Amino acid sequence: MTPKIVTSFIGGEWVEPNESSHKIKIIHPADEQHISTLYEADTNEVSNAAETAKKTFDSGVWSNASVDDRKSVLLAIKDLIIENKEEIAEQEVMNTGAPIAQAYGRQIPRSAMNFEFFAEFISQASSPVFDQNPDYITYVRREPIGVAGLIAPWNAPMALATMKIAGAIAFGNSCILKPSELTPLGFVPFMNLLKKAGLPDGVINMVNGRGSVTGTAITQNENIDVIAFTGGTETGRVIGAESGKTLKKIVTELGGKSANIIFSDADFERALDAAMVAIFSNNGQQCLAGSRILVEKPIAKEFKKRMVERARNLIIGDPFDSKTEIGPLISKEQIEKVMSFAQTAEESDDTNILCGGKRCESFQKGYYFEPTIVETKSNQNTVCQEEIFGPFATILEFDGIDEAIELANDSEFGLVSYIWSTDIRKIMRAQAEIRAGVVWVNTPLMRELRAPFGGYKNSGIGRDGGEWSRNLFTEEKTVSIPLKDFPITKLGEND
Ligand code: TXE
Repeated sequence: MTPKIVTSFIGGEWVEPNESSHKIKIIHPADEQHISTLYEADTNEVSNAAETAKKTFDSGVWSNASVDDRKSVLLAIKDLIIENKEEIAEQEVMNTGAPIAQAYGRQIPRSAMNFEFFAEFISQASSPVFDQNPDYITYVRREPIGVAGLIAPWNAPMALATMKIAGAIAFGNSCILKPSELTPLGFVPFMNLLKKAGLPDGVINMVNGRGSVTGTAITQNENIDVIAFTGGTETGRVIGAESGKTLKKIVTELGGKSANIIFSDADFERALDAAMVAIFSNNGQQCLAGSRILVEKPIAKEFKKRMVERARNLIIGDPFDSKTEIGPLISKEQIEKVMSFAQTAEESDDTNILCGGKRCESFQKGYYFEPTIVETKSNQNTVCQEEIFGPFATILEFDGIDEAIELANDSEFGLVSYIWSTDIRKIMRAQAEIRAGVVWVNTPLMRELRAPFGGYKNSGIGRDGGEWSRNLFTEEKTVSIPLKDFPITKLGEND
């Protein structure tokens, strides 16, 4: 059942609703109904959450717990997510409009896996010892950094936030999560399972509210030591600047406009299947979407024809229907944003809308947008340069590998890229020359949690994943111990 109200969760308790709080309506994107109300946390409430997190950290109840104890709590959280997957999935879909099949197939398993992954990681992690100098042993200790501020987006709320939460707490930190103000609902059942998992109160706290209020209070708070953020590029700049004032460590995972390069020697059918998944899963609202399809001339005509047929055939509907492939977009603002790009495409001389480009007329209510494919002649067109964040692909033709690489790199973003080819020499050249944090060769959406994930250029700073999350959420301490006595210069003995 959808909770009627959502407040902050601090020190293991839901904060009593305060009627003077700013309130935000939570809307189900499929029917635009008001389903819940969020009570925004103001600066004071964020300070309380940060103090609680800091006190919990300083108490050592979690920060000094043994790795085995932390591991078993993380695994218990994983088990409880799986046990409660119906409830979590229901709230997530109610909130985001993402198809339920994708919540069960991807988002919820990924949320559980995030905890399992970090549980296993901490039990295997080691630190370097330097013993090259025969007189000393020098080793590196990894210590939790303190309190982590985790600012999450709305497109895959649980999957993305739990990656941050699991990484932060695995290494002994306390944290404060701020979900997007659009999507707090899945975190209600999640917070409720933490006690049962054996996590001490105050290790995971949550504050809710707008970025400009609650988010800013996090980035400005002196008790918060590190910020992990996923969201838009402009917001990333603001968060970076704000966090810099109190010298917080920061990682940002920002927008993308990822090139999906399909060479004419590719396995056509697999490349087509993957192109569909890469742009239309999660209603196209994902940072790693293959939104800029570059297809080599000899196969371009056939590829466009087949992809348009498939896009027209997608099942658009109620996100709770297990057959639905495309649900509504998250909000009125988002569908308006996507529509404005369709308008740009329509008005521009060098683009042609092959399918979609408008709201789904068959739905009276809800933010449904038709799966859209636009062919363009120039990569400079706005629809090829800006992140649209919806079921909206552009297709450009290219002639040979030089042009493919040039087009792929002609973007302010550099998050992921896709290469489809059966020619190993082409693949090896393209993977080396493409400026993006992740290259997927002949596969869509392969997230290897052991490996770094993050972007080049305006797609972000830093990485997460295994060791990279450890770097973010720990301090490194170098300890040197002499193995024998050696003469120390006697300053001040001048008689
Ligand atoms: O994101 P915001 P929005 C992109 C996508 C989308 C666009 C805008 O193109 O259309 O960003 O989406 C919090 N201090 N992505 O406006 O604002 C905010 O409350 C602290 C890409 O929803 O970046 C929310 O919790 N926090 C993307 C989070 O930042 C602030 C995922 C993200 O919201 C803040 C989402 C501030 N000043 C959108 N302002 C991806 N990389 O996956 C906002 N927030």
